Amino acid sequence: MMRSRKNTHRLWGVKVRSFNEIDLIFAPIDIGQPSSGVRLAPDVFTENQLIETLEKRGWISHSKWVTQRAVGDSAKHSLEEFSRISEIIASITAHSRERDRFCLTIGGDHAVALGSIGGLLKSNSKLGVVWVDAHGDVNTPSTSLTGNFHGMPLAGLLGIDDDNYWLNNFDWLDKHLDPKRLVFIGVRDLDPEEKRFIEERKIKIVGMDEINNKGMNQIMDEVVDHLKTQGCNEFHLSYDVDAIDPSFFPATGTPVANGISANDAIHLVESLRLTGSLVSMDLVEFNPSLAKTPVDLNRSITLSLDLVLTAVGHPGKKAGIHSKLLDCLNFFKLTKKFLSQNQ
Ligand SMILES: [Mn+2]
Repeated sequence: MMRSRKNTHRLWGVKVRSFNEIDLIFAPIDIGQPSSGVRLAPDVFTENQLIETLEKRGWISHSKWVTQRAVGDSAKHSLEEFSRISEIIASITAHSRERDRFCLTIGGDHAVALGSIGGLLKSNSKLGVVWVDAHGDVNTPSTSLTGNFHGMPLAGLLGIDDDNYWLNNFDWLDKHLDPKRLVFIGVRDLDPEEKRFIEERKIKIVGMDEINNKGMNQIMDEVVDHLKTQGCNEFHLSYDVDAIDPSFFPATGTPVANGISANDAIHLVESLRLTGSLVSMDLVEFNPSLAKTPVDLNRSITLSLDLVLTAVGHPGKKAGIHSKLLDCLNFFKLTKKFLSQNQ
């Protein structure tokens, strides 16, 4: 059997990834919460030249759109629709990683992460997940106070299934996330049951006090060390923009005060990309219709684009340096051979 070519190489002895291709999964999904404006975010990304900017940087991009069948109130608690959409997204992300492409999912609300991460886990059981969010998203239908799906994806991914809810309705969800391979950053609004789940499973959680005391640099060093110690070989970043302070990112449905600063929000992403092991990202809960002023809208658009462009960086940049070094080395070898043959 032919092994697929992996875009992995060693630079100065360090294993790094260098992608040239990116899958863009646009998921205008609002099924997980009450405000339909969150469906507009993918259009805002494309209208603001996301694809053109990536291609100018040298990325080969492949766009896929996943749309929900039902809209309006009927869709909000439709398990069937939630499962159908998640399964489609999961099949795309699993396929994307098998082809060794960077995989970027643009929501939509955070319900899309059940599919994106569910699919990624099918292609790599050693995936580490960094969940950046003001909330825990680890409710089950029996613990949720709202019944909103966007507060539940992690429960499904972790296999928290007291009522066989996931088992009965999401049969495609066959690979679970090991709680040791999950880290929360920026969480500051947990329901009591969520708090209990997280404590019981000893999931690493980095709150705002810790970020403010230690600084984002040290936090990210610790997060990456933790995930590597747990055997993670690649990282996925699930970025809910409500982790960011509402003064920097106002256009979102469930804002919570005292969040991450704009600089730290970017710095977090940059730190993960520089590990060379970041392979995928979700950007969710950007709701353009909730911006109260044009300034608020612009601020949210600019930061959204910065976050995803920082995560993906430039294609094959490290590979470029590496291959130039190899070219030099080969040139010297050939010259030496030529000289020795012509002596
Ligand atoms: Mn969330």
